[in-house]
Amino acid sequence: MPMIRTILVGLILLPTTGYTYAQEWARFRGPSGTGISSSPCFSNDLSLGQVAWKLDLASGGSSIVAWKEKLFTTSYDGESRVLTCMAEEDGKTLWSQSFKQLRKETATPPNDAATCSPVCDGSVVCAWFPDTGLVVCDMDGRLLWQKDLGPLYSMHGVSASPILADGKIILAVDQLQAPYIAAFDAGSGKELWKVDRLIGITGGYSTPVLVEVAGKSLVVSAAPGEMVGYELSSGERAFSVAGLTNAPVGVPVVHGNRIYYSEPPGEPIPMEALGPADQNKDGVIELAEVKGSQGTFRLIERIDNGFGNSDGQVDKTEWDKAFGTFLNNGGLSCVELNERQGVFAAEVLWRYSKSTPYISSVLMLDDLVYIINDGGVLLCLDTTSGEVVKRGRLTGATGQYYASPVSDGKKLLLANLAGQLSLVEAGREWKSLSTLDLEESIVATPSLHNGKIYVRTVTQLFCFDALKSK
Ligand SMILES: [Ca+2]
Ligand SMILES: [Ca+2]
Repeated sequence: MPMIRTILVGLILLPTTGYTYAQEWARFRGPSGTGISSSPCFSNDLSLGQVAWKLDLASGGSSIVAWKEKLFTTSYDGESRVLTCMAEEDGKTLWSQSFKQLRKETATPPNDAATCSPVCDGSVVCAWFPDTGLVVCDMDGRLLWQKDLGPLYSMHGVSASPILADGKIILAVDQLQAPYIAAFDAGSGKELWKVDRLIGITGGYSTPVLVEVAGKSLVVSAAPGEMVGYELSSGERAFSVAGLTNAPVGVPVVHGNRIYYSEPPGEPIPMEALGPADQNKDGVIELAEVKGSQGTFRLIERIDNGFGNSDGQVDKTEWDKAFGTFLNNGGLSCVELNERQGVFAAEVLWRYSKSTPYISSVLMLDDLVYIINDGGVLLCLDTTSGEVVKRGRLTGATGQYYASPVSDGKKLLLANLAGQLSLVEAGREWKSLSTLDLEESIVATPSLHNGKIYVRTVTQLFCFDALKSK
């Protein structure tokens, strides 16, 4: 990007800080989506002996969020969509609000009806159920408002959680028709601004983050086709970098004036990958042939309408054009953001694209950025050079990883689909400390709050107190 590089010459680097609620795990992945707790949580191992309490929890892939002594969770059961507030001390339910499913929305596993984590600002708590709407309660559980935003037109469902700042709820809805990001007044539900997004080929699934840069509050978001920043006050686009994302899932992590973000390397997908979808083997996929799969139907319709001739079928030329046009370079990227006289500019400093996770987000700590790949392969890279510092396999935890790493600033916690929890000493020579097998699948990213560790498996919630005196 020579033009952007030229623009950047002579720009003043301004320090930036993480935005809001540093002490609270108030949103998906905690403070500013970093996955890092400001208070110590871990001892030198993790064991069942450290479980302070555990309870059965209804289904849902969302993570626990916390504000002071209250925990919040979303779940679903049949046609009910539930927002629950629990006591930090013992997990006891303080209040619960149940909402009736309004219609069926698609959700490809690991997405489900309660994938999105709630968000809290100490005044209100907000939950987003795609088939029911955006719901907002006060801290005592009184419903303030509910707003249906559907029907949606997503390929794999919805996983981008709402975030909250300055009394605004920000929500990215990266569906395959009319995708947008919008801000709603947290008190009334009134729409404050709404901005179109690029449609992408398979949609977007990433939760935005809030940062302060040069005195301005920016919403930074991995959107289909671009990493983009908006002014929180107006939704006005502040910057964008093209070619980083295709079907974003992970959360971007902002530190100083750099943005770290990871998704799988962008590789061309041949039409043959759909194989059996072409039932009559004529080399063309007709909508009628994929009626049985809502996700595939929407993909074919998207390609035919967006990259083809809208004749109800997709041939190889249309397919290749879609993926050729939109395909990102992918991998783990570091973007530098600068500002001068109110104008922002962004450029890619480095990329690593050998092997990067599909869903799990990056974790940035000190001068290292960590990613966890399937098979329990943990990589750390130097944040300045992008060079791999250490690549190794976690001890006894070789499964698939959907949950993102979290840390208390000294140690990392990693959770896999097999239910194994690995504790790792952070650093350039990181090392596995212990592995605990909960013997039940973990999709949700663990949460760290007030020195406690919250781990949601498919049926239970565990609260670990690793620092309690024995
Ligand atoms: Ca066919
Ligand atoms: Ca066509």
